[in-house]
Amino acid sequence: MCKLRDTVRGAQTILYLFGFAATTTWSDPGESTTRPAGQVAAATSTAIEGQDFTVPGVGMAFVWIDALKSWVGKYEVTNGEYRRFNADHRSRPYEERLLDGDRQPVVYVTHVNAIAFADWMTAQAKAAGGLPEGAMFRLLTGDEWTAIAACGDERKYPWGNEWPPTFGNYDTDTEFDNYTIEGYTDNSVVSCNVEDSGRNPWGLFGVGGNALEWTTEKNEHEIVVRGGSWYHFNRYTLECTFRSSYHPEIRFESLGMRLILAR
Ligand SMILES: [Ca+2]
Ligand SMILES: [Ca+2]
Repeated sequence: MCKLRDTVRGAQTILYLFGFAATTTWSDPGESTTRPAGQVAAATSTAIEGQDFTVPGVGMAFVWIDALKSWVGKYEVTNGEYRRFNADHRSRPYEERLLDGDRQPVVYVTHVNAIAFADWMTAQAKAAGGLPEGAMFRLLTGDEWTAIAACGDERKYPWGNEWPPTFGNYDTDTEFDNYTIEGYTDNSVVSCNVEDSGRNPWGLFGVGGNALEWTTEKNEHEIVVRGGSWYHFNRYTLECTFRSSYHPEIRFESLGMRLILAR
């Protein structure tokens, strides 16, 4: 069953697809003289297996996930992080609710944008001190995404097998419609700051809620996105295995990304 505003969103998405061409402004935070000093101090220069890693210059946090032998973004990519790559990016308001805060997940990004951002991250990290041989930032595969949602077991939902949720930012309010999740509230009407999006047992936030996440997986001519979001309330859309797919140049208010650093 779809919500009425799912249909409305589809119409909006087409407008965004044809009304706003993707624009990319290349910048180089690694060379910036206005970079906040704290972000440099927090960063390590090289990713070391078995240890969490903060990307130099950009300041993005990654968690070592032993099951994947890779580092996975602790949070969804934020507006602030994405604007290091494209200073002009704006995650437009939804029904006058702001989505553009520096620590809210970046949305209104196409799959093409997401890949370009990952490539830029790889170049930044290499220039700032080197990555492990052959390592690069990219979107997660479907299997990798399922692994970080289920945290090594076969749980039905990111929080476990029981209903309702115990963490995560989903649609629990009635501001835009009459749908809620009985027995659960998260106090966020739209996307929340990534730190507030719910931590899973592997130490990753917002897996399954807050923003949908682009992956590398294809579904014919579309790209698979994973998880639910602040827009979702239906049980099946909150399951670890839930998939939807979109044209790679589409963008809308609840679709963002998470990166993995892998060989
Ligand atoms: Ca919510
Ligand atoms: Ca998410």
